[in-house]
Amino acid sequence: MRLKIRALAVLAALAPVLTEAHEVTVKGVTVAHAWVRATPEGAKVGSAFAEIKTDKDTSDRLVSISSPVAGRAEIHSMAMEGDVMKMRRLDGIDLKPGESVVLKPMASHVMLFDLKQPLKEGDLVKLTLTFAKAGPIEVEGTVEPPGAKGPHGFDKQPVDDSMGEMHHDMSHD
Ligand SMILES: [Cu+2]
Repeated sequence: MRLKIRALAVLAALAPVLTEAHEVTVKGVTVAHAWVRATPEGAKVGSAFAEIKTDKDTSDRLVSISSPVAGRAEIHSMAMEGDVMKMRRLDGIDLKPGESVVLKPMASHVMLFDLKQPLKEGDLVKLTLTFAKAGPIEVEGTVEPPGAKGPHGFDKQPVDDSMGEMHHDMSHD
């Protein structure tokens, strides 16, 4: 009887981990709500998005991203120059303590090149984000419809409010 109770306690302790699979934390760096856009048959380029959060004592740098569905992936910035939207390749993204960096449409994002297969709505795509200190963090991104502006159930990339004040000056498009 005592053993049974202990087993239940272990299960109860594990439960939150299992249900929080959309967030992965390693060494104070959390990757949450990863998603990619579905691509038409034959497309060679796709895009991926996620939210990256750091604990208040953690600073790090996102240095690269890879996915088994793509030959290579690049981190891009996107900004208006005059009246033209321009993308630039970034070497990485610095993460300050307690910060939330949101990779989202019309902002910094990930481009997937040399796609090996079409990204089909409803599928899951593995993404590995590599950080200078935390090392590789592997997440599964949901594949959302081609015009999606955020992960499933959201019309934009959600921002976690658990860090309070931090987000108040972030702009949401
Ligand atoms: Cu791009």
